[in-house]
Amino acid sequence: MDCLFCKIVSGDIPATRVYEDEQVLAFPDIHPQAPTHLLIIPKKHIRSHAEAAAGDKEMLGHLMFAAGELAREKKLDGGYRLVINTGPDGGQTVDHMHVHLLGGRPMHWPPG
Ligand code: IU
Repeated sequence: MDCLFCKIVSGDIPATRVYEDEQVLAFPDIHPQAPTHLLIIPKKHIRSHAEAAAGDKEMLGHLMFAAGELAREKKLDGGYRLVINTGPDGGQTVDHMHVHLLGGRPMHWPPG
């Protein structure tokens, strides 16, 4: 499958693996938008959040929990933002579902 993030999961494309278990992988975003900017992805290829199925519920919770563990590890004590861009209107550019963990600076609202 021609998927960039699947190639990172398989190791065909290198990335700094900041967290990994049997279901999820986290690595730094190549174009960081905050002092901490990690991507947390399911190892299983799911095109977007919109395509997650009932059978993915446990994995979805796992992704969220891993994001919280990483935020604690990175000492984002002032807060952080989790983002799941979904589909063209959501600004998704890589078609493998991912959670952005952004922190280390104040965030603004509304997003662009
Ligand atoms: P988005 O939510 O689909 O727009 O996020 C995709 C992210 O993947 C974006 O922040 C990119 O900087 C990031 N990224 C990456 O980390 N490594 C890559 O090789 C490519 C994109 I292409």
